[in-house]
Amino acid sequence: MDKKIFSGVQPTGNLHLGNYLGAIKNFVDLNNNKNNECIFCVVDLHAITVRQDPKQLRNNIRETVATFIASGIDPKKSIIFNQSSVSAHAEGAWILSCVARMGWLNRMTQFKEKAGKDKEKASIGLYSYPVLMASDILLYDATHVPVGDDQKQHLELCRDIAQKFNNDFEVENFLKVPEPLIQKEFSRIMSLKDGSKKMSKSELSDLSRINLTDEKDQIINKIKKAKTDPLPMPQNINELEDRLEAKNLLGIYSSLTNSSLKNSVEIFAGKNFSEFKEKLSDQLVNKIDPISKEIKKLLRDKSYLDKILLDGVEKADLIASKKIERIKEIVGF
Ligand code: AQP
Repeated sequence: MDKKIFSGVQPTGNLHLGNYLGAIKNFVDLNNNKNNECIFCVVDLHAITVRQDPKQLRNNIRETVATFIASGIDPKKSIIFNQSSVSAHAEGAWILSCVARMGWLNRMTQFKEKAGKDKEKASIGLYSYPVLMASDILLYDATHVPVGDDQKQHLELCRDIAQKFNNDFEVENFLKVPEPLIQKEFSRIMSLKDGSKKMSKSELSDLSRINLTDEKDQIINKIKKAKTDPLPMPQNINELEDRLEAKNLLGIYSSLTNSSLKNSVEIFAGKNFSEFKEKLSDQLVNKIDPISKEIKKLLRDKSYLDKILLDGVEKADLIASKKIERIKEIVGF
């Protein structure tokens, strides 16, 4: 095996272009390399760190599985399962929360952003979220974790937790210290309405993101309405520093066409945004419309999606339960 891959996506609805270009596209490439062993998890325990409607959550779990498959992950090659069905994740999270330090968690920017000003009212789960994420990864001895740039800090914490556990219990290399796999360019896709904010599921305005279930007309409309600035398209890459929306849209175009940002800037230099937006919409429709259609088709066959989860749970549980038993022995249970 080349790499042992583990990554997760929260079933919190509105999976979007940021999730696709930042994470899922990478999952598909890793899944296609036969030397990799891949595990992709629908992290439903993470999802409830902020309030979820139970009925909606159940639908979102299936929709996340459908999105994985529609994007090109093959459930015969990769394990796809949901986190809450493998109890070792929660058990591991508790044990690791006794290893992780408050000072480490206090530095996590995602908690600060999500909890906002009203920290006192945030759930304890939202605060300890990165410890559960460490448990997810470490239970499978993952060597590599493909994530978007926003998860980099959590992954560093996971590495610290693994190292501290190994040191504290004198079990060298028992918990494998994983490497992040973050794309060099376009690892953070920004909102279509504000180039300084991450494209996000929870943003109220649907116009801020391209959902993976959007249809052709919706995609074209959202790109037409995407925020730009009054200047023509940038002449060179240096101009992008102060033109966040142009940078984001050119980044999306580059990622979809597998080209460099510099190359995309050169193609559209000095042109009107409307001309560029037309080409960007074409690329998006070509990529997202088939995925959107496939997601909807798959969602009509709930028993197929449930079967994939059941098979995945069985395989994941075999691996995770062995590791948690060893962890329990090591800590003295
Ligand atoms: N905007 C993004 N650009 C690049 N990568 C992104 N990812 C998320 N947003 C972007 C990556 O997608 C993977 C799955 O993300 P997640 O399920 O942890 O959740 P999320 O999309 O960040 O959404 P939340 O937390 O449910 O909602 P918001 O953000 O709206 O509060 C991860 O690898 C992530 O890096």
